[in-house]
Amino acid sequence: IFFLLLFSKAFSQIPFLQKQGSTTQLVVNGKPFLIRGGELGNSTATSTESMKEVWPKLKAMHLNTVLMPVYWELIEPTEGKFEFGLYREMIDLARENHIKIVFLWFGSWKNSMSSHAPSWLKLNQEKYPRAKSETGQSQEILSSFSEAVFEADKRAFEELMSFTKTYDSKENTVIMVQVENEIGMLPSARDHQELANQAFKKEVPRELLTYLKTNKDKLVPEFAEIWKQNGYKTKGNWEEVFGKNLATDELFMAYFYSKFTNRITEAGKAKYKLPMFVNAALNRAGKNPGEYPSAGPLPHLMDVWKSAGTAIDFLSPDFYNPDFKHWCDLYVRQGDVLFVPEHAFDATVAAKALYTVGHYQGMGFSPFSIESKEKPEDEPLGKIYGLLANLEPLILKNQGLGKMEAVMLSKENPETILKMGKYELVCKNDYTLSWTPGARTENWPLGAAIIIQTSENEFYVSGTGVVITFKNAENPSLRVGLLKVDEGSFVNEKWKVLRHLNGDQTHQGRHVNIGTDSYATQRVEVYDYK
Ligand code: N0T
Repeated sequence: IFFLLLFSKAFSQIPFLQKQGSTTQLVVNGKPFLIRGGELGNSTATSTESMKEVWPKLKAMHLNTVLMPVYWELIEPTEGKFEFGLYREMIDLARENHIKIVFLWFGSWKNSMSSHAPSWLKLNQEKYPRAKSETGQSQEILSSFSEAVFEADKRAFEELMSFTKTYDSKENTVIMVQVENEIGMLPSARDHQELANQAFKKEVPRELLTYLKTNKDKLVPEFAEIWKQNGYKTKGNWEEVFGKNLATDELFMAYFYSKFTNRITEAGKAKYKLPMFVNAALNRAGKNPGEYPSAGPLPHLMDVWKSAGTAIDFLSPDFYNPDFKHWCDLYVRQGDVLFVPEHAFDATVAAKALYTVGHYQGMGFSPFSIESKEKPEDEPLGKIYGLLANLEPLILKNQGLGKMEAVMLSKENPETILKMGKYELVCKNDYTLSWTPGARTENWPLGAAIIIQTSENEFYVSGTGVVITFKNAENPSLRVGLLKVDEGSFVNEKWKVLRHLNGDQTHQGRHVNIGTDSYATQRVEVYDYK
């Protein structure tokens, strides 16, 4: 009976976030959970009919979670009248397919714009004002300074969370929520509508100034620099404290976007307390505010976003540009967890999914437009998700505790050296082996591996396109040999050997190798010799 009670308790528990070592894990039904995700294209989840061919694709790629928009215009077609029939069906279908859902709240903002606001709201501009450009031209961007906009969004989001609680809190199919989508100002850096202009002339809110003072040494450098250049002022209006320029316009907007979104999040959580996050369309070097979707939860604005509220659990990046490590590093630098809710579904996603989990100890990964491939069963992402699924218990047990790493190896950067315990692992792209036919090819697929150290001399290596040699970092006079290398997988959490690897498969004991066309996990035992 005691176990039954424990069991049923775990199931009725709302998903929550929990610290483990250096990272934060999502706990679902009482157990840590890794998101092997994918985000649906914007218009796919508008009917169950159009989702029909999608579910098998998600299964074929071993997803355990789908990121699915909830469109304000569809749940509240008439003011105050809510319809959740579509989402009841979506939750039913997700359950049938054993797939979890992360809801994306396409509320007031979706890629800067307010395209998903219901028509009754769009048609009542008097009551629901929009952001204006410098010349006074209205944008299709609802103003974050309007309480009417806030109240309308809040009510709809509360309804969504109440519905989710009623329909799903026993099963926890819906495990997390993204609030709004890629908030940002474009093409005006700031809102020039009346309410906004009034706020701009007022004193910088004490909340932000207190945050600045309390966290003076921990601020992200890009932001600290702005404050410093203007003499670390702690009183005055926005231009007095931060200077008269576009950067200040952006800080101002970021604070009020965060305030609005934190209040929405708080209201939603009061109905049903799922973990909630926001996402950002990344900016580009050399562009000014207004030339990219400005004021969203971007790395240089993290402090501003955090200062305006704590209801939002974390900020996350969407990737449509190649500098993956650069941006991920910026998102984790204050100790926050990494979750990648969107990445263009290109040839690099398989490697990056591994890297997010293994190197950043991240919560999960999710390519965008996940339903877009004709042959999902051939996708490298699916193969890597299959490996992650098999290793999940081991990964989750080790996340954040300094025993897990990952590498991502390209033609340009074919080598990474890891230090794990007393060993140094020299990891290279498989094609660095000069005799492999691929070595002479133009394009090298990204090699990637996740490596978990389970005892001083035992490692699990999982991935594709890597070759690894071991060295003793503490005592270089000792050489390191491969004692035993097996390819296999976990069956009921017990390691099961498929093939014992030696001879050519380890280059007669010289290195561990997973070929470019294979996706595998190997258990490796090393030893030292004089
Ligand atoms: C993303 C997606 C969807 C080459 C774009 C990315 C999704 C939204 N926005 O397909 O609309 O809902 O979150 C914007 C970044 C584009 C940069 C293009 C640079």
